[in-house]
Amino acid sequence: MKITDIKIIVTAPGRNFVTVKIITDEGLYGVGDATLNGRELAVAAYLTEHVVPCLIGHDPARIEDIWQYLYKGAYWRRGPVTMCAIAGIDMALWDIKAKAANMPLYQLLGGASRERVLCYTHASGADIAETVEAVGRRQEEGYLAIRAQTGIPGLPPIYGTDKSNTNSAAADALPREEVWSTAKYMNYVPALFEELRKAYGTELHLLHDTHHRLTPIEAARLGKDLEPYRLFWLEDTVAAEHQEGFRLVRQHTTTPLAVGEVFNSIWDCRLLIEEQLIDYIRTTAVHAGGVTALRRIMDFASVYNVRTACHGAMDMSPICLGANLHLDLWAPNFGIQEYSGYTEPMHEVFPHAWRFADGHLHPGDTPGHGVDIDETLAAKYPYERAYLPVARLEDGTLWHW
Ligand code: EZ4
Ligand code: CO
Repeated sequence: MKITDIKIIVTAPGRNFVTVKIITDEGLYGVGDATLNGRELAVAAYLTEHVVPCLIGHDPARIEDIWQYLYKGAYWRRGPVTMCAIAGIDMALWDIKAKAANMPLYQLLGGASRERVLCYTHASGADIAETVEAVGRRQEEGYLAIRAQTGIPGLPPIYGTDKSNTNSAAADALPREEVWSTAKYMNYVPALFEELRKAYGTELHLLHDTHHRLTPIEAARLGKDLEPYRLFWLEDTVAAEHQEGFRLVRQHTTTPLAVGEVFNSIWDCRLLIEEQLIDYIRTTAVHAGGVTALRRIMDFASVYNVRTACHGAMDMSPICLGANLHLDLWAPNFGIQEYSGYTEPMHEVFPHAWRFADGHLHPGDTPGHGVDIDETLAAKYPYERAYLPVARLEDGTLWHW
């Protein structure tokens, strides 16, 4: 089999997605997600200009060799643009290999280790009362694990609570600016979890994301303050590149810790996993370099009893979620899968075999990873420049968003 063509498809059915479609001389094709939220066209150009010409005529079965070729062969290693580009190619190659084997991808990885995959979704509100209600609505939809984010009275909407959902979409829009106060946040947020436990009891899994905004000592204190409410995890406490910072947090709290959604290689996770400073590693198929790379991270984590928790917000396309779900179904050290859901146009542009029921996901049994792209429909949703917001402290200092 030979690769005859590779298409890079950019579509915005509600938000921008970059998709790789690899076509072979035997009529089989595979698709992969290469979306990097807010910097989409950089990855598309990287692929079109620098990657696609190298792969035409290659054997698509040689997935590991192509991964190493794109990684080592670029000389410039890692970085989100490079790793998302490699991921798009890698997911599409695994899709082709599994289709050729006439098996769902999870069978090639070693088969299912469980019947279905526990997922968590998001709930938020402008204040504690609204957030408690929002969690209740999600529970009624069947979710067994819910990430709760509350706004802080007196501050404009913060991460996870803005209904405009993170992106500035107007054609001329620049990054939206939010205001952040760690002190106000830390005074307010523990009461949210007290109220949630009062309202819904101890069985519901509750998660919380601090989006990299705390210093290690602040994170340690928040972790301690939240201990009575038995969180499933506290996510992204400290800026993720400050791996050593987690040593201090870890020494002070028994609240489980999760991090890694912005990591793009196994080397970014190494110290955290080796020293068991975290309980869940959040790397996902697209940002971490594809199925090949994520499988390696998952296996590495399993050696240290760190569990998996793939990032799965809406800015990873349904293709990435599909790839994650095959790994989730297989991984012996699976923890949980994030699932924030998609809008109707997104479901239509990316027809998929994966399905949600009773708080769980399943990748389906279609050969390949089971997600496709409807190119005719995709063409009806042209790219629109969009950015993630930025955050500033009340005095104007630029902060972690
Ligand atoms: O802000 O995916 O856990 N989920 C998150 C996400 C991230 C977005 C960034 O593009 O933190 O909502
Ligand atoms: Co997060």
